[in-house]
Amino acid sequence: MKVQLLPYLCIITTFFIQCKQQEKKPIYSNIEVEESQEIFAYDTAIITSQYTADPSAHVFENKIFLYPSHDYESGTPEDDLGNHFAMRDYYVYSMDSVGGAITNHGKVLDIDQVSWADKQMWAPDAAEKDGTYYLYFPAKDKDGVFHIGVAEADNPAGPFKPEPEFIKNSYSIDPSIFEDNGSYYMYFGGIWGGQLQWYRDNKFMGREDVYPDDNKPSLRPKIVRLDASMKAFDEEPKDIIILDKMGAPLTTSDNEKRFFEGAWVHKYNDTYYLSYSTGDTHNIVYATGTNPYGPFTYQGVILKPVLGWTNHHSIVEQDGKWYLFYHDSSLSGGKTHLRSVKVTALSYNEDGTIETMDKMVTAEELDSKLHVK
Ligand code: FUB
Repeated sequence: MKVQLLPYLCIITTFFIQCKQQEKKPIYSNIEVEESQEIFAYDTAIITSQYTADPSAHVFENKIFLYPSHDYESGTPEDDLGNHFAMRDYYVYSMDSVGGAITNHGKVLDIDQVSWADKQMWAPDAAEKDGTYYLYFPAKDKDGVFHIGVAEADNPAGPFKPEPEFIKNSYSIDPSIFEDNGSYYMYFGGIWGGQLQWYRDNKFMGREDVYPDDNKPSLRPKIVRLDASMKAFDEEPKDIIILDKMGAPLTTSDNEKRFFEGAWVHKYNDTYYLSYSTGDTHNIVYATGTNPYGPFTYQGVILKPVLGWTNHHSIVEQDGKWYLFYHDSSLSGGKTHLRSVKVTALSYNEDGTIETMDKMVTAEELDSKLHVK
């Protein structure tokens, strides 16, 4: 009797073990998933297993998905062109809601899979259309020129399959996607290492850094509508005009306010908010308008400089609460090219203006190892 029962017992035990394993299996990804045990708090690094930066956050399938850059130590010396940001792959993270455990969905795209790309996979973003997910990413081609590529997945956690060529007529860096009334728009551009200054009217003018004179309108972020395939531009990219409160365009000398990189658009109470980094003055600022193309009117600072040279953000709403995802270099003890994603609540005033935040980590806080691994 004992002997006859044994195979059945084995089958039943195996069945229960398999069920248990299936329960744990990720619903989103067909690759390994690492569950973080960490329950994070506002303004501390929310991912500590690797360095992450440039967080693009979106709510997909009722969760917040994060599409950050993946910083690592390449040993490349620091320069004004950002060559020390030598990233080579992307990972995706998600959380049910801000403050909960974070799931690392693993590597979703590697530079070796992208035939046209040579180096520097910088700030990405993602979008969903008709159940398909698209990852947009800048990288330098073999000639050292930035373009924007696109990769596709059937779920928000990837892995993403890249197109063999970069998006035709794409250039510069920091794509972000905003959907409005069924149309998808890409905002892009960045000066200095982002190469926007090599172009005029979407034409490559050569590798010389040419900026408008100090009293002339500064270089502007670009907007372009994507076509139905989500993999091509549907029009020529256009300049986004940013005006001061007197109605005059921001000029090159307005470098506390003018666009540098990292454009992001969101909508709140029928107003369109364009936010971006001022780069060498290290603020995240915003301007408001009445449609995705602008013009936008400068309003003020959202986030003052953080620890590290770059400041890069995204804004997302979940269940009526608004969040600012950003990064700083506190986890690496201040190394500019080794950044970590953080999150905080974003507050609007009655008139729709956004409250300014200061998240600079003091030397004392760094010393106390509050932020350092
Ligand atoms: O992460 C590399 C570059 O640094 C990004 O593309 C910029 O926005 C800045 O954060």
